[in-house]
Amino acid sequence: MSPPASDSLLGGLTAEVFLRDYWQRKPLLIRQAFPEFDNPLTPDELAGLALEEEIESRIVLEHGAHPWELRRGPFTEDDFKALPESSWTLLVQAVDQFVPEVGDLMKAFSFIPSWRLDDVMISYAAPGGSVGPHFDNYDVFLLQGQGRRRWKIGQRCDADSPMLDNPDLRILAGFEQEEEWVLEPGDMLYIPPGLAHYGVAEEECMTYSIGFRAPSHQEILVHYTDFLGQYLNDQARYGDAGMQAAIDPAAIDDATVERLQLIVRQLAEDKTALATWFGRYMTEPRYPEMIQEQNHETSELEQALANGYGLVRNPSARLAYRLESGTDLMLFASGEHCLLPASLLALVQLVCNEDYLDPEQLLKWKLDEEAWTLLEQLLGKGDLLLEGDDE
Ligand SMILES: [Mn+2]
Repeated sequence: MSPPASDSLLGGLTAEVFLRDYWQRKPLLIRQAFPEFDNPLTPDELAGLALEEEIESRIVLEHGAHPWELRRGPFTEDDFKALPESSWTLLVQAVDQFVPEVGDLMKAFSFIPSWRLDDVMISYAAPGGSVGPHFDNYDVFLLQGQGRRRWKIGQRCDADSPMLDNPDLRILAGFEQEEEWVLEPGDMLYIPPGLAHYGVAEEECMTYSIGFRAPSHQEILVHYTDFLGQYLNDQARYGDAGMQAAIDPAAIDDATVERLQLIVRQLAEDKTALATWFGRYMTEPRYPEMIQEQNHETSELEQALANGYGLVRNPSARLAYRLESGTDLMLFASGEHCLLPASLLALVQLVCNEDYLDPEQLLKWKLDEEAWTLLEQLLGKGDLLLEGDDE
């Protein structure tokens, strides 16, 4: 499936206008965002994925052992046979990594940085199926894949919004409906973080949720300082040379707090360290076990390319780069990073943005030792795969 022209994707809005007026701010309904949407997966195929050990799946039953019961996969065929006729939903996470046509859907959103994208979750709902009124901390595009689903939009929520007393699911205790739409295949609804929404299947239906990543302030602080801490030595310490004689020896004075602020501020101002941590963090894969180290002979890459085989990006790998001051190039690959000469920018862009690298493009880099080493390393780490190799 080819990505739709951007004017249908956002209902005639340009990416600039969408990002200015809607992104993170307010919902947007786009009729026929994907005209004549060709649902790439059947409900049976989705259920098949939920049988797999390595794939994250859940079932939500509105009238289960208790209201809004959550069951976690992997499931068995018997689990599915025992489900009621209506009012349940199957949710399968990160289908983009397992079904290439689903992964292709993400390409339509290339006006948003790829490291912001998280995954495509697919839900199948029996008639009346829903996961209840709730809000998410992430932006999401809800693309209707099959059948019709009624979406209701409600109030703005935050950490203090009252929730039902449910052990597994965050379901809102109250829902103040503002708007309501019935989505048909190809229609898409954008929902910003913190906005209550409630989708109910009008009939058997499938919905594709294109979800994004946004680290919490807590994650940023905890993980960045953790990362930074590895590079600080024990001699770098709180210092108070030239301090005033204490008036009250038990008191912590402003001068002390300001010395501390200076340490924290100086560490926070290290832009390179912050960017390095961020790139690593945002490219951490959801399923690290899907990125396996590969043993290749050093001649194997050249041979494969010469035979007309290209390189394929591991669908579970996450790649991003940063060019600092026009000279320092950092490549982030599935939670790790390396420093590269800026002369490799074109190759790095290719590797980060394309899911298939054709042999002719790559052979051009054969004479550049650093470029070749990079390709060998990405292949060795399993971020890139030789075309035709079993994954
Ligand atoms: Mn949601």
